[in-house]
Order: sequence, then C-alpha cells, then structure tokens
Amino acid sequence: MKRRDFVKVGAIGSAIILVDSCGVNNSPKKEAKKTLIRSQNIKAISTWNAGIEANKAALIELKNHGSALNAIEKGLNITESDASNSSVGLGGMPDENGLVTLDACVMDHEYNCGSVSFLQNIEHPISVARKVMEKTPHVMLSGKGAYDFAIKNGFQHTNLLTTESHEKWLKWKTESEKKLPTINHENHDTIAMITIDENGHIAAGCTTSGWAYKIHGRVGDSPIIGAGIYVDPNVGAACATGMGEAVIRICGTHAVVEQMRNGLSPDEACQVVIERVKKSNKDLKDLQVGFIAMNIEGEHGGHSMYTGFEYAIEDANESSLIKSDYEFDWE
Ligand code: SD4
Repeated sequence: MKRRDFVKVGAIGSAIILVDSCGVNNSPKKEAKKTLIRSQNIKAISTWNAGIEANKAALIELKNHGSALNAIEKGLNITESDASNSSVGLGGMPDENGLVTLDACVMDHEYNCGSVSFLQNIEHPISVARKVMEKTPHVMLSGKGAYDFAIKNGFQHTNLLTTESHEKWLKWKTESEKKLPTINHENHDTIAMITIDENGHIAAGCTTSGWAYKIHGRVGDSPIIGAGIYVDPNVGAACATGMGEAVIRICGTHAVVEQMRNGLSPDEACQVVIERVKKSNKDLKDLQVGFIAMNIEGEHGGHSMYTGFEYAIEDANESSLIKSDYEFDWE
C-alpha cells in the first residue's frame, strides 16, 4: 500500500472570497468573517482526473451561494458533454449491441434521491435523475420509461455514439473472443462527486455509460443509492467507481458512510470497505473498485483495490489531484 501523492493542479486565492465577503456595504466585520469561514468550507471532490474540470464548475456554483445539489448537477453536466470522456454521457462506450446506455443518480442532504438506469439518447442523465427526485414520488426510472420522462420534461433526443466510440465498437465486434475490457484500467473514468455548500449541506451524484460492451440491459452500481453513492446528512457521503457488480454486492457506499458514522476517517472508512470487497469476491484479478468519501466536516479520503485510482479536490483555496492508497499493483 502506498502513501497517497498529492498533485497540485492550481490554486485559487482565498483573497477573492475575502473581497467578496467584505464587499457587502455596511456589513459588520464579524459578519464578513463568518461569511469567509463558511465560504472556505465549500468543497467538491470527484473521481478520476475528469473530476478536475467538473469540480471547477461545481465550485463556481458554490461560490455564487449555490446549493450542494446545484453544484453536483453543474459539475457532472460538464463531464457528460465531454465527448473525449469515453465513460460518461456523450462519447460514452456502447454496450454489446452498439447502444450507449446510461446510469446516474443523485442524493441531497435530506435523504431525497433520484436515479435513472439503462437510459438512452439523453446527454444529461444526472439532470433527469434530479427531475425524478424532484418531480415524482419515485426514486428510479429505467429504460424507455426514463427516456419518455426525460422527453416530457424538455430534454432533447441526442445521439451519444461518437464516430470514435462507434469505430472502437466495430473493431471489438470483429474480434473472435469479444472480451469485456478490464474496468477502470486505462479505459474507464465514470464520474462521481460529493459537494458541500456554504450552509454545510452535503450532496452526491454519479453518472456513467457503465462497462464498455456490457450485455444489453446491464445496469451497474452507479444508479443505485447505497451502492454508487450515499449521503447521510449527519455523517457524510461516499461514491464508488469500478466494477459495479462488486460494489452492489456489499452496498459499498452505504457501508463507507456507516464506517464513518462509527468514527473512522474517510480514508479509513474507504479502506475497510475495500477489505470487504476483497473478502466478498473469490477472484480479485482485474477487479478494480475505488471509493471516495467526505464527512460533514469536509475531511475527505479514498481507497482502491488496484493502483491508478485518483480523485480531484477543489475548494476555495486550491485544486488537487490525489492518487489514492490501494491494495495491489496491476500485474
Ligand atoms: C459500472 N461503476 O457501471 C461503473 C463503472 C465505473 O469507472 O465506475 N467505471 O459498473
């Protein structure tokens, strides 16, 4: 297991926040100081390096006094529209039939949650998941029902299969073995994010096109509350990435949050649950799973089964990419 490495990818002067806070005419000094402290607590953490750009969008929202939930949606929308990311939204890798099918979910600080699974031809599944949460009595809509709901709510039909991902799929189709690629090893970077806003509210969200070339109809952990993400407003939140089947089996993110409830730090909680993934799977070869977590004090952490997992952090002061601790090197 390696000590995690920090890579600073930028810095944002907290002075900007100070000027904002003091810029309110006639506001007493004490009030300005309070605003400063609150603003400094805003934070976004996201899986993989695609999280850097997503976090930046989330931070803009949080600095403008937006909610943790709005920040999740704004942040994840960036990755969903990025055609160069082959694991999320536009440009996402298709299933065995050449169809891009998407999973996403969101949860706020009041146990509200919404989710979509096996959704096709909609660029922003995280926004549809939020609509499910806010406009229906349900938690999850799936497949054609989710698509119809999205169209009814003003989302556009969009072809998400790019020329590049189509060509890769065509090549895979001609291979005699048609093997599933190893998840999270060079070819996967689902995004999952946790945010805290100036009111100390915490939220989480996740969006993905799932495992490339999966069986048509397969749904992973990413739209499942307690597997892909979980939020407890009194404790904190966790997100998962990697082989969804292994995460679902142990209700991974719910387990991480429960470990934090029992007093573990986010790093320790993620590690304990990775241990549980180890114990619950006979064959660990190529079984990559990574968790990130943040408690309501804003402390964060992560841990993965194999090397290579990283997560991005952005707060009022800095932007970093952290390589998480892990259990094994890839062979
Ligand atoms: C899934 N957990 O569909 C997702 C894949 C993933 O980075 O996270 N990849 O199983």
